[in-house]
Amino acid sequence: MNLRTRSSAVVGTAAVCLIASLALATASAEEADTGTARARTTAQAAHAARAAQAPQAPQVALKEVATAKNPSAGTAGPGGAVWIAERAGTVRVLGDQGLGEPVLDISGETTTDGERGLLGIAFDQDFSHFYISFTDREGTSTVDEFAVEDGKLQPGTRRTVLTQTQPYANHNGGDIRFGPDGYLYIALGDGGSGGDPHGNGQNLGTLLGKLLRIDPSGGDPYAVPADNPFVDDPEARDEIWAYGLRNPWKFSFDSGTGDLLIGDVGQSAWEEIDWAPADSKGGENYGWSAMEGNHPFRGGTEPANHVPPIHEYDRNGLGCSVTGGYVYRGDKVPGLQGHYVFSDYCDGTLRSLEIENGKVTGEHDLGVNGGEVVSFAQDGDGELYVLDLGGSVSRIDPA
Ligand SMILES: [Ca+2]
Repeated sequence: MNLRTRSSAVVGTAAVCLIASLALATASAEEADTGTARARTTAQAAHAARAAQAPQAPQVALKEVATAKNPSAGTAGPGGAVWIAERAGTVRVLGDQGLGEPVLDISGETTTDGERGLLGIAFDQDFSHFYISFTDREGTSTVDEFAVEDGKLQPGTRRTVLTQTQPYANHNGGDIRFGPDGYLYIALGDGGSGGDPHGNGQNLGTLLGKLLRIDPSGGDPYAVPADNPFVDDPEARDEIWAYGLRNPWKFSFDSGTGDLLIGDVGQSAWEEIDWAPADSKGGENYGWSAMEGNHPFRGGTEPANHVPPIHEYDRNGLGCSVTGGYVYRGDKVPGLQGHYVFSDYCDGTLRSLEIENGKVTGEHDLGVNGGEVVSFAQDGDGELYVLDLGGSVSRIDPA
């Protein structure tokens, strides 16, 4: 297992072995980064310079509201409360006194080696069903469903909706979320190793390296929406909504506009944010593994239908593994309204993008660090929470 070390202005450049490292960025042990400390010293100076130049950065603070054991995902549940997934397999609900006792424990059914574990949770729109996304003990990506009654999971109703075997332990994706159209979207990575050795990203015959769109309530185990983009293509899997993704670790829909935003973790050079408008018909090709960000990957040729990222950043200062977030639609921080908030697992600085019609019009360093930022969560009021794999769950408050 690759224990990634991280340095920052606070902890210094000494190697700090993190207990719960999640090597999202490195393709394999062989591709572990080198010269990290030197790169980051340069990077921190560049970072500071960028921050100084950023105009009108929203003023925010991080308020720790709970501690969890390796939180990996979060979602708004019944009544607007945030439900938190812990990587080893538990789910707990955030209340005024922090996290409650587990409402679900599948820790006997998953492992946390590589990039595995309980990786995603979601409710459908009327909170009548709860979904979990995890790798099973063989590493197979699995999405299961529970009925919810009176805000409580009904264990006896559990059923498996979708599975996908994984050739390697990394790049599982695993985030799940209902879109404004009422369908369940499932992000799957390219299968892992490094450099997409099986060419899954551009292969429409596999679910790996894709964003899927299914209707779990429309069939057994699910139905494919009739307007999915590839249902008439016999060579393509009907579940595919978008493709050319490497490790779409976190994605979200803007609760104000319905636009889709995906944080796709890069191979070794470019981290990216992908975007699609709410009225997209699907079928976007985000490029991997012909492209890494805006750049041909290992001699790749840019596909004619490549949808380039709306934002990319390199490894010179801002991190090494993008963590997609949410467009802020809360009330607590008016200056953050409409900004897409995201971070990076290796860097932890919260950043935001202003986006107009799919173009980034502003980029901000929010001046706070969330630690090993592995996920964000949005509560029923649109307020955002930052999940640090090291354990902190923090709310983004006004400064
Ligand atoms: Ca891409």
